[in-house]
Amino acid sequence: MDSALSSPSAAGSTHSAADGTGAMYLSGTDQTLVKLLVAGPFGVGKTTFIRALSETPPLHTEEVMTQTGAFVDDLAGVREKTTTTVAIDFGRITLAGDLVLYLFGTPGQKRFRPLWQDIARGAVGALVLADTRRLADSFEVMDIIEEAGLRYAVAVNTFPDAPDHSVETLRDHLDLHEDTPLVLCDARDRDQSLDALIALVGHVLDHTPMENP
Ligand SMILES: Nc1nc2c(ncn2[C@@H]2O[C@H](COP(=O)(O)OP(=O)(O)O)[C@@H](O)[C@H]2O)c(=O)[nH]1
Ligand SMILES: [Mg+2]
Repeated sequence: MDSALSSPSAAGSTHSAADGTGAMYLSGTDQTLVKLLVAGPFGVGKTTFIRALSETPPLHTEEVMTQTGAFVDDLAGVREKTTTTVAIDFGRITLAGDLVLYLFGTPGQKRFRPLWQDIARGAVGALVLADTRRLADSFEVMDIIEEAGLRYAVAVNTFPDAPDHSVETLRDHLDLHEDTPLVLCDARDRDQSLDALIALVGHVLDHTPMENP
């Protein structure tokens, strides 16, 4: 890759790119480490997505939802959901042998907003998951990501009982910039989830300054 995400590194350690992307270069391995967020409202499929993709056993901080939690987490439209992410999900996937993506599933509940500064630190982009039954629930997350100055792509998780809309209608409802990728995927399907992630990585690379020769 000849973008700024693949600069050579000093010996013996990881270090951050000087290009402001936040990418880290791991010396001796030619690996570029990239942190990405997988964000979206409660129940949209973040844990499922990371579980489908991660090449290492994903780290999940799921807790069985208690009766008490039922008053805090809105279960409307999220049948069959019995666990909730109380902190983050974490997974890793290697693309093209040298590009290692670290995926951080970020909590969608409003009460976790104070954690966002820490979660977003060093991230180069975010994939926002959305559900056509409740698109508006993704707005707050998109706002936070924009505030954090992160590039993002939107992946609509295609639940079988969710209404179908054309990509144009979805883009319109989500008020997406013409540049922002929108993809449809089933978060349980590795290939579809990978395509969604690649759309995000392509978007980030398209906006990453090229290295000086
Ligand atoms: N049918 C279907 N169910 C899904 C899909 N993605 C997630 N689920 C289910 O939806 C529920 C919520 O997903 P989860 O990944 O826990 O959501 P999170 O709160 O965003 O991490 C779980 O029961 C998943 O098995 C999907 O693409 N299709
Ligand atoms: Mg989760």
